[in-house]
Amino acid sequence: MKERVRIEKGDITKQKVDAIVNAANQSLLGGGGVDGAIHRAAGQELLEETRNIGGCPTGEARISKGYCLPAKWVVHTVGPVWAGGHKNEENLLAGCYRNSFKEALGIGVKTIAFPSISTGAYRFPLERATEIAMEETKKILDNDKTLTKVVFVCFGDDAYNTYQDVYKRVFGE
Ligand code: AR6
Repeated sequence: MKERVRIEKGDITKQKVDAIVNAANQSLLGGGGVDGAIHRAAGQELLEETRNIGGCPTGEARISKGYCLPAKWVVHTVGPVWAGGHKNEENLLAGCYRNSFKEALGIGVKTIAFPSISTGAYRFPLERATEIAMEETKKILDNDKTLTKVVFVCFGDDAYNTYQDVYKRVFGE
């Protein structure tokens, strides 16, 4: 399992993978954080495509092309806004990972990079969000043999250290 999961520091827009995942909002029209960075790096055509998609409910995912990004595809998913943990936030975040994998596998993606969905502007607690990310990824990798690489791109030391710790717990390596 270890060789299929990577934890890296840096900017997801630089990832040379088949698909990068965007932590979007329901409009899919761009925003701040990783969403803003992806739209800037992909260029105007991305916005034209996502405008035509017509939005995405929380917990679901939609595909677009990557345009000027090194990645061929962008999987846009909408994380939950953290509201204390009693608004189904954990299940919705798990849905983001499950549905992102499902959409990506549906178009033959073999390498994919995720940001830490919901842990910025949407304030989901980092450690719990990381556990959900790793648990959902483990379930997929246990059942799928076509994915060759899943990269978790950490923006800063805090996220990097948390991902390393949670990885050991969930994957037991
Ligand atoms: N590469 C990788 N990770 C990044 C990058 C980057 N270039 N930039 C930020 N992060 P956020 P959310 C990390 O706020 O919490 C947007 O306005 C960041 O440090 O981007 O899901 C959308 O339009 C954090 O760990 O997404 C929505 O309105 C993680 O990405 C809203 O924010 C997610 O932070 C979504 O909020």
